[in-house]
Amino acid sequence: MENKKKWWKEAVIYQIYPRSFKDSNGDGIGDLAGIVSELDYIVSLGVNAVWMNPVYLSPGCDNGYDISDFRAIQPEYGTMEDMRRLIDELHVRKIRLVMDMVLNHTSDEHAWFRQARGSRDNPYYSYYHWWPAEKGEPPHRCGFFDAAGKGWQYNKATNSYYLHYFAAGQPDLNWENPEVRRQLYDMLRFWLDMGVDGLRMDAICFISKDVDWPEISPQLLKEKYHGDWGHYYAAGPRLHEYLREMNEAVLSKYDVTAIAEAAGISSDQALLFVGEDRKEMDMLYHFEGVAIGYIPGEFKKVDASRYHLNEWKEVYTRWNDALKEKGWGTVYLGNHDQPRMVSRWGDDSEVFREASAKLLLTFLLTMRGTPFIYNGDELGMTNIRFEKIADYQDIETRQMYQNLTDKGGDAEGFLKDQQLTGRDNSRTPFQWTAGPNAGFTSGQPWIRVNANHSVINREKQEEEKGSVLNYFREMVRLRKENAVLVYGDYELLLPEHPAIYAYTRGYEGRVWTVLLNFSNTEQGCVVGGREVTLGAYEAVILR
Ligand code: TEU
Ligand code: CA
Repeated sequence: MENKKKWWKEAVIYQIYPRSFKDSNGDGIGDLAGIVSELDYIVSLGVNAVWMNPVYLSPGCDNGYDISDFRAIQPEYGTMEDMRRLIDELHVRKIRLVMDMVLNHTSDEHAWFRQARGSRDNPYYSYYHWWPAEKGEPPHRCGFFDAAGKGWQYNKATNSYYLHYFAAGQPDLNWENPEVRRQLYDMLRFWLDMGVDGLRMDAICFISKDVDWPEISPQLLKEKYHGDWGHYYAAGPRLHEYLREMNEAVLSKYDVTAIAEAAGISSDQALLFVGEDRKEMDMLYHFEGVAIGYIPGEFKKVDASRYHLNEWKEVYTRWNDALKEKGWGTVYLGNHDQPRMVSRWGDDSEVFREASAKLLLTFLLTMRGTPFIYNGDELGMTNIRFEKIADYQDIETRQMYQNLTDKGGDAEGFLKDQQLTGRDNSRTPFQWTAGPNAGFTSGQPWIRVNANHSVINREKQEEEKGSVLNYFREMVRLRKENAVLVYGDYELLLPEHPAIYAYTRGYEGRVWTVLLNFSNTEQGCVVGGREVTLGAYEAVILR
């Protein structure tokens, strides 16, 4: 079936974490002017879109995902003038900009919430979700970034609890209230009118709540929602109604692509979001791939074997098949919520780092679905592996640590797990050079720079023909020049092979075969009657 051609299907999206990309003024924090100063580098990658994490006004309890003004820029990142400049300079270079949009919650410092928390009679009270204390304790909800794990926070002035799926500083917006939706749609128009080309919708699947507030027992959670609050939160009764309304009111009026962060969504639900006939979102990114290897019921704990390739094949093939005929997916192996791609999915030891990073980049750029590459992964940057809780800045790591120590849990084990899976691993400064602070800042960086910048850095990789960086550029070019890698069908080969992931991409009579050896030893296989031997972490594309 011919899939409709769209720019965002042909895009390679480069994710920039502004806080850690490039600091222009020596305060140790990356900023918009820093990004503008490195546009030649971004152009040199060949990517045609950039997704930038939030730079809106924010107290910063969750690095900008707690927004206090959607229409203002956090001064440490620059000004609205800098923002306009970035959009213009990207557009001049034919690169589109995807902005991060957080519509599930605001900061508790947002003007709406400051009004709301004052009194039950305030018109903004109903912008948020509340549980009146005279009814007793609210039914349990999980707060992902809450030390006590609680999703309700008591507020004295109103004698009621407000709902927060994330930190207490991130109260959830009440989408039941049409006025809230109208305000958010207006805000989206503000950014789209400014020329933004895409929206990455943060935690969008959580916006609808069952406001009858049913009790969710651990048993119910287990039976109906895989024991995962994310799945319960993504099952709100009016979710699709809201997404359709937002599409009709705003998205459909612009040439914009909308990408759902689809936490808690299963492959059999994918088309509900991105089916072309649905008119909701254009693409989504799921969490099943990045959760491979997690021990069920544990927090980001990975078993000793790390992951099994057969599970990997099953997950990516199932998601591909779910979107084969209609709709469109994405592929990613790292982002600001995940550890470094090469540390989690490859082998970041000196011997195999480069080969396994190239292998993973080959996977990203030869799969069906729009690839997202997280800044630094094109260099094969690795996890920093902090040893002490004090080294961490991330609210998720800190609160979870607090939670465990309060309960007398295994804090040491937790810190060990975080070295592999913690979010700060990917938030360390971009490694431009082997020099002081990796060339990221002339000041004191907000988070520690990885000491291995002496070995892994952009400057060095520019000079080496076979570097991970230059390999990435070549792969991007290959994808851009060959429609078979974009629109071609995907088919899994050798499903039982324990070490080689093999698949074909077929388009207009052409068939390309991709062979990826996910092990550190030589492996053989037979494809198309031909015997092929692959070295450790070797990636091969046969035309
Ligand atoms: O993430 C939402 C999300 O569902 C997961 O990242 C989840 O919070 C996490 O893996 C739990 O372990 C988005 C942003 O990407 C993230 O950076 C923010 O912290 C979060 O929303 C809150 O806005
Ligand atoms: Ca700065």
